[in-house]
Amino acid sequence: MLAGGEGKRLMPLTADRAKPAVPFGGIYRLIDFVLSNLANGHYLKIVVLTQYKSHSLDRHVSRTWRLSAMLGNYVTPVPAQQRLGPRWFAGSADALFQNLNLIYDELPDHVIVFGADHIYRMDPRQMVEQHIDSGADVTVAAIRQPLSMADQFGVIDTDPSGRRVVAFREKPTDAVGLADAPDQVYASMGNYVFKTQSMIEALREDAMDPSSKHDLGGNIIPMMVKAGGAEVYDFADNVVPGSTERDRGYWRDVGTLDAYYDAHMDLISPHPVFNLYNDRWPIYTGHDPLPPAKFVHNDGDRIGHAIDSLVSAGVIVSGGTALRSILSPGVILHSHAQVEDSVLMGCVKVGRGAIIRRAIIDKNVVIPDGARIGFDLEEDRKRFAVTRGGIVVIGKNEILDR
Ligand code: ADQ
Repeated sequence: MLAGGEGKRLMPLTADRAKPAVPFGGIYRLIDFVLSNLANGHYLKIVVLTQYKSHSLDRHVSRTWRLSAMLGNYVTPVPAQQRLGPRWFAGSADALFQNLNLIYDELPDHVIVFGADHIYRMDPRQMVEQHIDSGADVTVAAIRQPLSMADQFGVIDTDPSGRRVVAFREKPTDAVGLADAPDQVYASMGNYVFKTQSMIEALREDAMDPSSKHDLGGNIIPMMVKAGGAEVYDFADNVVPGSTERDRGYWRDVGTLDAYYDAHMDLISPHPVFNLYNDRWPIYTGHDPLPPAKFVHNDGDRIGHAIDSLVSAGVIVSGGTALRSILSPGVILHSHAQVEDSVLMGCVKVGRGAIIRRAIIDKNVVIPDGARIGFDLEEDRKRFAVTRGGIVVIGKNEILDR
């Protein structure tokens, strides 16, 4: 698992945590989604390669994802440790290259290399099965995405069979649409299955090339495409147990704050396109033992309530109102506080009479009584980040003045 990404475009949420450790959906971290997919698919020997600001990621993985070593299973965070000389990972391929010893320890026939920062359900066994049957050196998971977003993805061209990759270009700015859908491209999901030997050879060759950026999408995959051994796995073929017509094929790269916000709104729509309640493919996470959420009738006239919202354990809505919002563990809304279309992370306190609209508020932020956030974006911009989509983002631990 590649979990060393910096996630610059998610600042300030990534100011002091790695992107895969960014909280999501109240009780999860981004990395929980891919780890749950692997665990539900019974892949239980997992190393999580970390690098950038990895403390909270390491802590979350070690605490939540401890598996029974007695059965030979593990999910282990492996920080960059300069095994091959005094340098950090140059790129995602270098992260693999520097950790090849972990592969030699197990000597598997195939290696699954998945990214750690997407929201989706996927049964990885179906991809691995196709990979083994086809005999490919590498299989890349792919999904159709809007042409306008081509510069954020590895863009794939296939032969007429739709399976063999004939070109792979990392984040092209001049991509053209698909023949049957001119406004779409076929995008890499950043998930790969390699034949172990082919992966080792490609990584070694890449390591010798001083002009390489040592990036999987930028260097390794194009090299393997050129050698003729790359296939695609079409995510549209993946069927997860318990999934519905509505949430099948859901995949979001939450690389930007607006995408991160939109993926939250997908969770709270009355008929969510991403269903957290599929107990045949659970999303696992770890959380502190907290009391149940509590709604308090306050001031005689105010009933604390939440509508079209996700409310986590430990929340107290004391005479306040939450509409279309995510309240993470330990959030407190005081009386007459109103939170609309917003994502509140752990332990955010919203003071009496404060009104918050279209905001992402990171952990422990204290919103003073009577504050107004998300009404006058020019004013908000002086103190906080405001996204292109008009979402106000407040970084961790801020205690605001009135
Ligand atoms: P990006 O996500 O932009 O594109 P990258 O920043 O390399 O590519 O991140 C890929 C994964 O590797 C992430 O999970 C990240 O956390 C991890 N990572 C990055 N640098 C690392 C390092 N030095 N050490 C350990 N882990 C590291 C990728 C593909 C595209 C594809 C998109 C899909 O390159 O082809 O379309 O993912 O979102």
